[in-house]
Amino acid sequence: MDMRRCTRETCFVPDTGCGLGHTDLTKCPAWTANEEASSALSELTDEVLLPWSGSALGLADLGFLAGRARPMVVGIAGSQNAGKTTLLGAWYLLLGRGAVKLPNKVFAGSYSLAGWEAVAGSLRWDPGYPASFPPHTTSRSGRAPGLLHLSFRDERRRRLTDYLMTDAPGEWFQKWSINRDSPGGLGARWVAERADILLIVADRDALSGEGMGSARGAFQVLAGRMAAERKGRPVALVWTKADVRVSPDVEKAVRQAVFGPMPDAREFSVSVLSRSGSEPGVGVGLIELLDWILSLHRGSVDLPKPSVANSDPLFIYGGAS
Ligand SMILES: Nc1nc2c(ncn2[C@@H]2O[C@H](COP(=O)(O)OP(=O)(O)OP(=O)(O)O)[C@@H](O)[C@H]2O)c(=O)[nH]1
Ligand SMILES: [Mg+2]
Repeated sequence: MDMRRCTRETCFVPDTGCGLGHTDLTKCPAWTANEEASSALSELTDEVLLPWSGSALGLADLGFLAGRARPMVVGIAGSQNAGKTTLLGAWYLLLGRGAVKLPNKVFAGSYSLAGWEAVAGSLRWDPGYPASFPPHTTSRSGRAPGLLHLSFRDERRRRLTDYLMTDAPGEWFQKWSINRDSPGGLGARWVAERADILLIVADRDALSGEGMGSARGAFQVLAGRMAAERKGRPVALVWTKADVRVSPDVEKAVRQAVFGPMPDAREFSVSVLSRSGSEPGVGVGLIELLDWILSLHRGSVDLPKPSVANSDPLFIYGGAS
């Protein structure tokens, strides 16, 4: 056992501050219960640490947020190299520069700034320079994805809403799409079960290159899995790398795979490369997609159109007429 560990499993002293809020660790019963740990206390500095590290959040960190109201979880599914992490990094850079104009919403901070920096650091746009991209998301041993936190204030309703965006490796979704109980796909299953909003990513680059047949097949299987598991939650088809051309046949097949079983799904196209002639450094479609996500509320279901003939509000969705 690492002698500098706290006895509480969900406490990460000395990487973070005390999970029970003690600024003086000698007063924390959980810390002092581990004698070896407390004898190593003198090695710790006097810095006041906060009880979170700022990296991508893990499950143990979620207590913070859940205290406010359950955060909205945005599950981003797609195969390896599809551009999922890049999408997250691009949003963060736009928010950080104040370049996002969202109707009625204001970016109100994040508990995982270091995590966002890690995904966005390599992606900084400079006019005239192509972006370089974040590293491949490694599987770790994880059963749960990295979670990146964003909080937005609703100007009209004066309310904060927390969002957790999943950053999971594509391998997980490949395994889960073939077998939802596959041990290698448990993290994807976690995403699929917890998400309030699901994005299914279609990688235009993979769908146009040499391996396009297998990319299309893999996408169809993933879309089928999502349709079977989504239980009425909002879904969006997100074409990434919108700057890459795809044949109309492939586009049709991808749309069919999504809209066939999920006719209410929405469709977006994003790219981190701005269109020539347009404003540099804003990419394509990124804000539209974020705006749609922020417009959704938990449990927002599409009710059928009320029948006009019936004006009694109690029977507005049709009585036994
Ligand atoms: N042309 C183009 N390429 C892009 C764009 N976004 C991402 N890419 C390319 O796609 C690669 C993979 O992007 P990632 O964001 O790491 O993909 P991912 O889905 O997170 O992949 P895994 O973590 O392996 O599952 C990048 O290294 C880029 O080469 C884009 O908007 N346009
Ligand atoms: Mg990734």
